[in-house]
Amino acid sequence: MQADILIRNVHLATLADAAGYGEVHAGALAVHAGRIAWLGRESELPATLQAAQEVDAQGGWLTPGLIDCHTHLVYAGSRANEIEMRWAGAAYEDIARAGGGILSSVRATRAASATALQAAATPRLRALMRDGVTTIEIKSGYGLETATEIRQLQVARALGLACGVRVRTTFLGAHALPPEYAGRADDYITLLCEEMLPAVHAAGLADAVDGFCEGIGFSPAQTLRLFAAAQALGLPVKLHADQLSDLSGAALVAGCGGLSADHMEYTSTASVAAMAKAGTVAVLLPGAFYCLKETRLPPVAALRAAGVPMAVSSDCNPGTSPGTSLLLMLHMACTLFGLRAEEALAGATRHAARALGLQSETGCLRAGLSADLALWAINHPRDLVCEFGHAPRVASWCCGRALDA
Ligand code: DI6
Ligand code: FE
Repeated sequence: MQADILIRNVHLATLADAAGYGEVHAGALAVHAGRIAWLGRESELPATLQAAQEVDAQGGWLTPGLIDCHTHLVYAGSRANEIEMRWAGAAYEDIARAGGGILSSVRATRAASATALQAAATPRLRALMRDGVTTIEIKSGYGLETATEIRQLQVARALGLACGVRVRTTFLGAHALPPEYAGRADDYITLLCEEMLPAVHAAGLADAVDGFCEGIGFSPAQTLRLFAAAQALGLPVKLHADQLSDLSGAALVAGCGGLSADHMEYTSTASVAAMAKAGTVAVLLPGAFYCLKETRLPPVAALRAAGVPMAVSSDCNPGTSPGTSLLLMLHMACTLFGLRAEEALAGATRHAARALGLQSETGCLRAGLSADLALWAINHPRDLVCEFGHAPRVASWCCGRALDA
């Protein structure tokens, strides 16, 4: 049996089972042709195994590479001033209605070249990679016009090539109403459906379509029109749902067979039932909850009871979650939302993979899956969630290639 890499003297947290970490103590894992070729107890390594490279993990832990399944990583400018305004008492919606918020980032992003956007986003991606991220979803949504949306998505793809991680791109043209369309939201949705989305799709730049269904975003009826156009092109849908109010967004995206409903602070139990029926993943975003000083909690107990998979993600964006530590988000998902540590880690691996439709490719340690791995100097996988600020990553691999973070 041939292997390109054999990682030995390692404990495995496979995250492959419905509960727990899937611990394999004193284990080993072999990689061949970018895939996990074998894993198990080191004492049971096949005698015929020949490895081109051996990694002595010195008793560390190997987990699936982490997956950040909801980010707005590619943008220009800073909204630090708005965060200070909120600390001084201003509301996020008021800043948005006054032309700040998302539209402030739209102005900066429209003015930025692809080179400038990539230079701005690269340190953010490197920081996430130091937290063990090997797959990341990156949305557009700070262009709100065809050329800039395409530029954002091209930069997202270029980041994946430059840094070696797997990037999934999401078209979020329905993030906010651009100033040119003020008072004409339905016309903007028509533009999205008839021009922008087809152009993005023709360029092969979108793996999925997202929208912001909210009082300060788009209505359920407008969201449904967008989703119909996406599905006509064969693109999966997901939704920023019920973040600031309950518009039954989670039920809407579940009713469309969508990949995920994201945020979900105001999601009702009826919507949770719709998600369970459809197999739609709940993506929890504690960074935005924390940053906006929200008090309304996502319905974690109801999601758990209904068996809805819960993912946890950074929502990295300049306005409501200006951070690049997925591990910190796992800690916050437990402290703020009541997840258990093993649920949080599954939320950044197995369930995050499902939220991107990648569950047969990555998200757990299993023979045949992509060799997306993170090696940590920790005593137990719970340490990744319970502690923060340590950066315990020793190494990581995407498709069997070592990453340089
Ligand atoms: N919800 C979010 O958390 C981000 N977008 C959204 O619809 C925030 C985007 C921003 O404020 O720039
Ligand atoms: Fe978001």
